[in-house]
Amino acid sequence: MIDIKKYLQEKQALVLKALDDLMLSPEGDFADHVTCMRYSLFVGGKRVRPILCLAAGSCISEDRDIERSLLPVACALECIHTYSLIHDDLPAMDNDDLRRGNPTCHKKFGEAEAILAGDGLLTFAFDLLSDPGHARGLSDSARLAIVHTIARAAGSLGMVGGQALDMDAEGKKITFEQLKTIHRNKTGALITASVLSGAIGARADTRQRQAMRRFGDNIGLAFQIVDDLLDVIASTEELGKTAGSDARNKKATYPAFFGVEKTRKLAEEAVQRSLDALSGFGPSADPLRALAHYIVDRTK
Ligand code: GRG
Repeated sequence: MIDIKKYLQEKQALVLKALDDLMLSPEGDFADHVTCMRYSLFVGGKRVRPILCLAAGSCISEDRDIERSLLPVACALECIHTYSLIHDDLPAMDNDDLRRGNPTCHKKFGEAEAILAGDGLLTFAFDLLSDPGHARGLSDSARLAIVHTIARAAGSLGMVGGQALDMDAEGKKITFEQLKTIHRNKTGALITASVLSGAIGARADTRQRQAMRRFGDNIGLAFQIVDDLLDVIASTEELGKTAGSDARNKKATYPAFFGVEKTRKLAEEAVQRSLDALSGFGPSADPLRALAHYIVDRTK
């Protein structure tokens, strides 16, 4: 059995070091703008998406350098995720003061600066992904497939589209089907893309990619269900972001539909489906299995 705490600490340190190395330096003409981006990137965060990318790569490939090859991809995923949090926290969206245990980007630097920090992080992610100087271990065709997978997941047919539906649904009565569509796009799409891009970089075949997609879809769902649950049952101190914000923003959530007990059960069922998707893999999938358990057991 993997010691998930140790595994996470090790991989978080790896991702953090790569982010620091790859991210623009806060010097020169754009020092203030880069300082804003770096603030949100380094102020905290579990680094779930980059770690999923690395774990999927190591599951497929026995190449000892696979993690090193995938690090720029992992960092790009974290940049996109961080941009989405910065924009989600803006007054025009969720209007939150606290993120990752610290003041949100717009609270610290102002609204215009936060919008631009988000824009900069999103664009920088694709700079990282497309720069042949990075991730030298990836073939050009793998790099292109990864760019497409992540762009599709982050954009209007994925995370941005899900966020638009979510904004539109605020204060309205929506069906469970609509809630599932919001969750699948707003949160699930980038999580699935994180797993898939690691697998693509490791030259997964079609059957392996299908298994990884099924795994990603189900942990993405579990992740969002638990996020809904924690918003109800955890404190602001534990979460590092304002608890109870879903109720405040009149959002439809799993606990609002099903109550706390049934919601937890639905998260566990999604995790079980994600583990079933990995049944064709041996011990190389153990980190992914441990990450799936972590996603339902986490407290923040
Ligand atoms: C603004 C385009 C745009 C999209 C926003 C990610 C997102 C879409 C909104 C964030 C709101 C939210 C609470 C979503 C639910 C799940 C989620 C993405 C939680 C935050 O991710 P974690 O827990 O955060 O991985 P850390 O801080 O650990 O990186």
